Amino acid sequence: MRTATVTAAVLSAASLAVAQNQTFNIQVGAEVSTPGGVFQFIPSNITAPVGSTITFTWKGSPGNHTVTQSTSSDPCNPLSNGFDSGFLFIPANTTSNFPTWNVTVTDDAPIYFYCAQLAPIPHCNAGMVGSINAPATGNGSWESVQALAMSLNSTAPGQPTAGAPLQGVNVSVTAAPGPVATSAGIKGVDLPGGSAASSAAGSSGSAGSSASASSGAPSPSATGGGTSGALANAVSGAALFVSAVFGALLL
Ligand SMILES: [Cu+2]
Repeated sequence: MRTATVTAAVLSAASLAVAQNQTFNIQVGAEVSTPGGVFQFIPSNITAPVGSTITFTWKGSPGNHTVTQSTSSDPCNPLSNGFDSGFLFIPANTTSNFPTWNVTVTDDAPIYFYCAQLAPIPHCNAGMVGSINAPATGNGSWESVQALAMSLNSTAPGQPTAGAPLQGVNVSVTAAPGPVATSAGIKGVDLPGGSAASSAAGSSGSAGSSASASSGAPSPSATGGGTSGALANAVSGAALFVSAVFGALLL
């Protein structure tokens, strides 16, 4: 009897450890031919226990999306101190080495996010919102938040003033997303705090393993002075490019 009890306790502890180390995948963007279209997170809502890791993978070529933390009541504007991946560009005909980004859940409170891309139409207003641990129904559910985002059709999604791939509310993030596309002379919007992003992306395809230390990561304030103007320029440049790319398809 005692052996059985101990065994059960060990098994229980083991399964708890497994649960806390679960990984969930969310696809960022999709192909035109994907059911639901380009402007979506797949899946759009997940239930992820504290300690689990969400791996965002940018897909759909060409594409250029962000994962930017927001709130259920203001789903298309950045949350103060929230996470922001910055723009990750997927060149046309990309079939491998898609950018990834790992975010670890540290609280079971609902987490909401959106895509800040403005072209060819504002992605958030097109319904590109996602949630983690949102209630299944009613206020704050993914469905209610998407409906609110899509009702804001004359209000463009907010642009983060400085990228923040290494912070977040109710999450921890230790590495910037990568790899960052630079081939063929085509590049999306510069990642805010680009040097950190480049180094994280350069050594391997895994965004999770190459950051030297979370404490060594540049703070948003360290790059804030010149970044917002450059980011604004880059955003409009990328918007023009993406508009050109998608214009024939969608406008
Ligand atoms: Cu998008």
